[in-house]
Amino acid sequence: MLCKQNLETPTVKAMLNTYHSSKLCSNQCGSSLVQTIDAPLPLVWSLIRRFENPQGYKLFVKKCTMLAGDGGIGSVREIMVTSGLPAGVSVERLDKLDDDKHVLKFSIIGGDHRLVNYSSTITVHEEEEKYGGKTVAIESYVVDVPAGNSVEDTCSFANTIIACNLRSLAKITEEMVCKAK
Ligand code: A8S
Repeated sequence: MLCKQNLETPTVKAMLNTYHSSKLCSNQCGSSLVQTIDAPLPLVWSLIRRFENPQGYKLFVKKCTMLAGDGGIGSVREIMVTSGLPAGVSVERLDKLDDDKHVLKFSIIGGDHRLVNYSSTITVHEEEEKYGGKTVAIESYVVDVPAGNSVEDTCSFANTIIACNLRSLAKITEEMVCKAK
């Protein structure tokens, strides 16, 4: 299941092919979401790259505690989720952090929620001038479909959270640009 995006520019297609086309096993599902952001890439990346500070833009994080490391590859964080969601905590490991290519990957390795074997990749790139020249963030994930759940329900749950996070990332960085003017 791939979210239909109106943003199929050559660069987005290339990024999807290079970083967001992980193979799915039969009991898994995944998707990718694209968000255009009217703020400079270095600013957008500076928020994304802080694995130890997900509350910098993620909406449903009440608290983040580092269980290992301080934000480098291999670091493990425990996230307390805001109330009202069907989860309390999530334990997550940073698998990749590439400051040159602007790629971050993390996996969920524990918690009391239903996103088992979840792993995600977020990348950012600058769009070509003829397509608007803005910053584009792409986030994709793969996750197990729990027994008794459908692919649609599993993906729409994850997609909703990720879409909120990406919109929040855009809003926060766009406001930072606005205030600096
Ligand atoms: C992210 C993406 C997701 C986070 C989900 C999908 C989660 O933090 C929330 C509710 C859950 O039930 C699962 O990039 C979990 O954070 C908000 C606790 C993992």
